[in-house]
Amino acid sequence: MPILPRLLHNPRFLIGAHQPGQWPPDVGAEVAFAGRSNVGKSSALNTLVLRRDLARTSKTPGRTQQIVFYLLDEDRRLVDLPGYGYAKVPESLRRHWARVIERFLRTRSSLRGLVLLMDIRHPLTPLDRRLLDWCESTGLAVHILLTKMDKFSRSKAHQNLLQVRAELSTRGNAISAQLFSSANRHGSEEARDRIVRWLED
Ligand SMILES: Nc1nc2c(ncn2[C@@H]2O[C@H](COP(=O)(O)OP(=O)(O)OP(=O)(O)O)[C@@H](O)[C@H]2O)c(=O)[nH]1
Ligand SMILES: [Mg+2]
Repeated sequence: MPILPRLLHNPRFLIGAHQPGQWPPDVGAEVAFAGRSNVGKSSALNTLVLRRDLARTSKTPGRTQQIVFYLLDEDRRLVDLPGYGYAKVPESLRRHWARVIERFLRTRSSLRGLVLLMDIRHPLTPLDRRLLDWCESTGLAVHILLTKMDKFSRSKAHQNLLQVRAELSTRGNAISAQLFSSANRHGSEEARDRIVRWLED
């Protein structure tokens, strides 16, 4: 059994916010999960805290149309952001959530870092790059999970990781990246370590 850091022992649902007025007070520290719709954000969150259904997951893309806040302790939180880029969500709604996510990333002073999930089969889409640009402009730390790596052989997955890292190294801010899978929990210790260090710093 993996050793779960104490901070991740007792996560609790706080609120699913449809608008910024519902966000909890911007104090303490939080880490957010972002990425394309259906990439596996909610699954990763569950995997990292060893809970099967804390965050709601779905085979239908575009499921999380809220910003969901989870309390880890009195002043530390994990945040599940709505997925972006799902073509079947109406354009106006997509634009709305893009603005809300951007506002969240730009204005939350308790935000210590962003976990950005990308499907290892198609990493660094145009919207992923745009998100990285925002983070670069605000100086927000980013850690990338190349997820669903169980869909690839280890060697193919590793090859893709090196390619992504090579591209990231040309950017201004330091961005780390690793392989991840919620299906077999590969990479969960490395990801937990990153998140806990952000929250405890
Ligand atoms: N094979 C595999 N499937 C995964 C993995 N992670 C998630 N999935 C599947 O991908 C689908 C979407 O997972 P979610 O966690 O709901 O994705 P999400 O990013 O939260 O989606 P939205 O909230 O709609 O943006 C589900 O069917 C999951 O079971 C993984 O690491 N490997
Ligand atoms: Mg989700």
